[in-house]
Parts: sequence; structure tokens; C-alpha cells
Amino acid sequence: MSATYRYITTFFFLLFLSSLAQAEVMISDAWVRATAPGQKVGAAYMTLQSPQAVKLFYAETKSADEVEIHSMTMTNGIMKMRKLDDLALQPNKPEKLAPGGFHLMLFGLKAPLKAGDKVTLKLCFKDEKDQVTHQEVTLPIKEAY
Ligand SMILES: [Cu+2]
Repeated sequence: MSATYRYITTFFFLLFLSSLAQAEVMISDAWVRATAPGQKVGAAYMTLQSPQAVKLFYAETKSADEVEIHSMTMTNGIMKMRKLDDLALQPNKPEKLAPGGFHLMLFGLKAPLKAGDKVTLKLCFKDEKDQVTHQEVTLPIKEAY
């Protein structure tokens, strides 16, 4: 086997490995709620579906200082929000982030989120072997409905 041939096969093997590691999470119905002027907090929603078990453990955006993963539950008629360390996705089971439930909370907005504009989020997932993948998603800003 020539050195060139070996080099090429190694290259394609590595390419194959990296494609295995990057099994993408499907992101659909993604949107960000428009905010009023002066409002410093926003919320992002989307449906996540992963081919393998992963955890969403970190998110960031240039539009805000910090992004937190939140759950929302109703207890005795009172809405309670809680910060989560991560959000686990079961293989092929869609996890819905929607008003009244899971959401991404944007703290320290740099500017009001205006309907018609867009926000780009970077989402970081970790698989069961602690392998981290990043995905960018661009969300339209919409009025609450
Ligand atoms: Cu929240």
C-alpha cells in the first residue's frame, strides 16, 4: 500500500468518524417571542428531536448576555419557572419547548427583540459518551400568540 493511498484512506476514515459524531439534532418550529422596549428578558421555543440520546446543556446568543434552560410547571394555579442544568432528549422522541413548558430564557437582551427580525442561537449537546456537538439555529422573532 502506497503512502498516498494510506493517507487518503485515513483521511476518509476520519471524515467518516466525524460524520458519526455529528448526528444532528433536528430543530423545528423555532421562534423567539418579541419583547417590549426596556424588557431585558426574552424566551425562545423550538422542538428538538435527536437520533440518539443527548442532553442540551448549554446555549448562547450574541443577542443576550446569557441563555438558561428553563422548565415551567403549574402548581396550585401558580406558574413556576426553574433553571435546569440540562434537557435530556430520548432517541427519536420530539421534545417540545413551548409557552407554558420548557423554554430557553434569554437574559440581558442587548436590544428589544422586534417581530420580523431574527436571533441566532448556538446550542450545545452532549451524548452519553460526553461527546459535545454544537449547532446553530436561526429563529424568527414573532409576537406572542
Ligand atoms: Cu424562564
